[in-house]
Amino acid sequence: MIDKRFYKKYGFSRIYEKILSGERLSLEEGDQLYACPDPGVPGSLAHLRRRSLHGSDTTYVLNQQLNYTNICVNHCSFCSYHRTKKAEGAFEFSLEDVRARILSQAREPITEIHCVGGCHPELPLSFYEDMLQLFKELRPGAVLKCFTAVEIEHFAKREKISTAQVLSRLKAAGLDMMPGGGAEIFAPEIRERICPQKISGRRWLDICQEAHEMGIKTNCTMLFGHLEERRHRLEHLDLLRRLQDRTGGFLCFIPLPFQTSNNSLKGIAPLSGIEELKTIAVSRLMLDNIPNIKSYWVMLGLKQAQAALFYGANDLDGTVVEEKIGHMAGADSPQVLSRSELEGMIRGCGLNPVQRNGFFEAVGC
Ligand code: V47
Ligand code: SF4
Repeated sequence: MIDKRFYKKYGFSRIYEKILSGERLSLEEGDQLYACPDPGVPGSLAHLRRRSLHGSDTTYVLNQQLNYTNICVNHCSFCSYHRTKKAEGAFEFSLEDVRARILSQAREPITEIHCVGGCHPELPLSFYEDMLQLFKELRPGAVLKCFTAVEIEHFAKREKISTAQVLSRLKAAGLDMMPGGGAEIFAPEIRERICPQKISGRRWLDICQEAHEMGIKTNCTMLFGHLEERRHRLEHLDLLRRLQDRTGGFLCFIPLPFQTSNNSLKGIAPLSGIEELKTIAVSRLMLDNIPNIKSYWVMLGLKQAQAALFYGANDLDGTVVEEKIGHMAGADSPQVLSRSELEGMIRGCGLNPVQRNGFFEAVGC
């Protein structure tokens, strides 16, 4: 543990005491952490908190991502993945394509399927129900983490039913939990510029609340490093922890650094590695009621993902197998990591690898 005189030197004694006692940090204190000239201050405080929650355990999951279509009625300016139906590079999987992709990994003991796609203009809700049933048939033991709040709203609109009805039909078809995508940044003035056609931040939170109240856990994300300021990030984190106070339904927070290539948000330089790490640390400290922070190696890159494990993160996501959203936006990470590579990354940091499933429950080897 770092000597408390270190925190005193920078005027952080009160924040240090609050972290030790589990007291909630204010947005102003979040600002102060960001503004500290030494990133070791937020970093070590976040690591202290990470250690008190998880010790040196660092989780990973044997998972398979599946992006079933990139055809999308929205045109978010940060997104390099979406296409209109007739555009070059547009794709949509049939159920047979989905079957082939899942069977291609049949020898791997996968415990989570992470499935998301664009908001397709025509696919009916029955397609998604059939896809979930197919996952259950081919991967009976895996946690099915599928469809963001944005997709849920889209399905409801297309089907002319409520989001509660969509969630209950998907749950009946096998949906176990939902990934955290689509949250972006909740501030309306930023959302208006980066994803004007997407549901509002308020609606994203309401759909998550609805899911949580139906017993469907979800993750949550924040896309950062585009047009937003630090204050928008802090407000975003505050809205997440307020919903978590009410429902307890968020399992994990995933900070997603903006990947700058091949999209229509031009002229944005990638954030410095230190700003990324500070954001992960501040997230760990502000989100006092969300148990897990994911270091998503796909978007962070492998070395930064390791560093993040000392800035508050306790999870390294998984094997992934095939990822399109980050890679089409220029992510230079590999497509897949093996179990031994993930364990090697964690051990290489002096931390203890623990395999988990989608619910963050430890899985025996
Ligand atoms: O919703 C899109 C983001 C999200 C870019 O829940 C971009 O366990 C960076 O949500 N640069 C999808 N990010 C990924 C996601 C996720 C990933 C891993 C685990 C989990 C989980 C969730 O990616 C999208 C959007 O917010 N995104 N474009 C981009 N250019
Ligand atoms: Fe569509 Fe999602 Fe891309 Fe927005 S981020 S354009 S909703 S695929």
